Amino acid sequence: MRQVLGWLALAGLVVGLASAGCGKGDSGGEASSTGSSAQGGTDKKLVVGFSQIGAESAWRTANTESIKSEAEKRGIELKFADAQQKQENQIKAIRSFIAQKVDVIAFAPVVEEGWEPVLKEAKEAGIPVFVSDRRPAVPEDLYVTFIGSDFVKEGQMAAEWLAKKMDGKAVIAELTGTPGSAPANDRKKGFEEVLANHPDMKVVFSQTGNFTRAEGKQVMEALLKSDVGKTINALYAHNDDMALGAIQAIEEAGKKPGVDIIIVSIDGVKGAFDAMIAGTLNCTVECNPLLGPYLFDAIEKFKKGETLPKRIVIEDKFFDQTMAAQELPNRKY
Ligand code: GZL
Repeated sequence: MRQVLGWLALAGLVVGLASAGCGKGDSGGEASSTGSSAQGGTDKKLVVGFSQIGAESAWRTANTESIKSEAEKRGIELKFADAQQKQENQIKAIRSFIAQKVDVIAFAPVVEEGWEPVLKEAKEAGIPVFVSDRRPAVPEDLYVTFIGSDFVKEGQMAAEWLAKKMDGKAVIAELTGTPGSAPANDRKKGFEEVLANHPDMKVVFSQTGNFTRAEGKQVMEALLKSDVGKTINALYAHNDDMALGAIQAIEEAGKKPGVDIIIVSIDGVKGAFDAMIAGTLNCTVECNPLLGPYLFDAIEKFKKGETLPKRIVIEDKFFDQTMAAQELPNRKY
């Protein structure tokens, strides 16, 4: 009898230890919510591969921070690749995500063209693709949804504000974004659509500054030394970083940015608000970079089987010097 009781006690001890063990995380620390569960690993972490364009502007930096912090907040495993502005690096990164069999691929296409082959590979591998920020020129069946601002509308808002400010009469220089990118194409398109109604608003110079402060400065320096540069009284920059570079060049040329040359740009980064308060920038059209929550909401809804719209538009608004000081404390990027 004593022997039977001994065996029963030992069995109880073994069962007790076993149940305590499987409730622990890998580290043996607190019970882990992502440990193997009775449902057979249904708590596995979502793995998302994200191909980012680069770190060319304050907008991009804020966008990257939003993606990374939101993934962390939601316990999502993020494989993040910075393409340094090169499409081939983005394509390499997407192929690597496919090889790693990630659950989801998301990317911000640096330019519109050239994505169909690699997105077809992702589709064949059964990996859903989400587009963040910029549009790729591909059939809609190659991605779940495209989350980003309406760049045509941003260009229209910039032109409408400038036409009002200049009473419909201006000689305009334009600093364009990365050639072939959706924001550069669309911001130009929207701006020109409005100018078509203002015959005395003329773009006499247009050149890319690649969305960077350094190139915006270089292009403006050269322009101000030219004959046509001496005629301009307005600047339209496709992003704030190029505008801030151009402002530096205008000052170094002995002119007053925001006064001799009225400047409107796009993004709404903090540096633009500082410049508006200083009087060197006149207006910025916001383009919200904080896309992390929108992206991971969409991914999580998709994984639950919800149907998503092909296009999720982020609303933007404009800010000029009259609003800058009041709005600055509210800025999150
Ligand atoms: C716009 C984004 C653009 C920003 C730039 O959504 O793609 O790229 O306007 C950034 O500042 O470099």
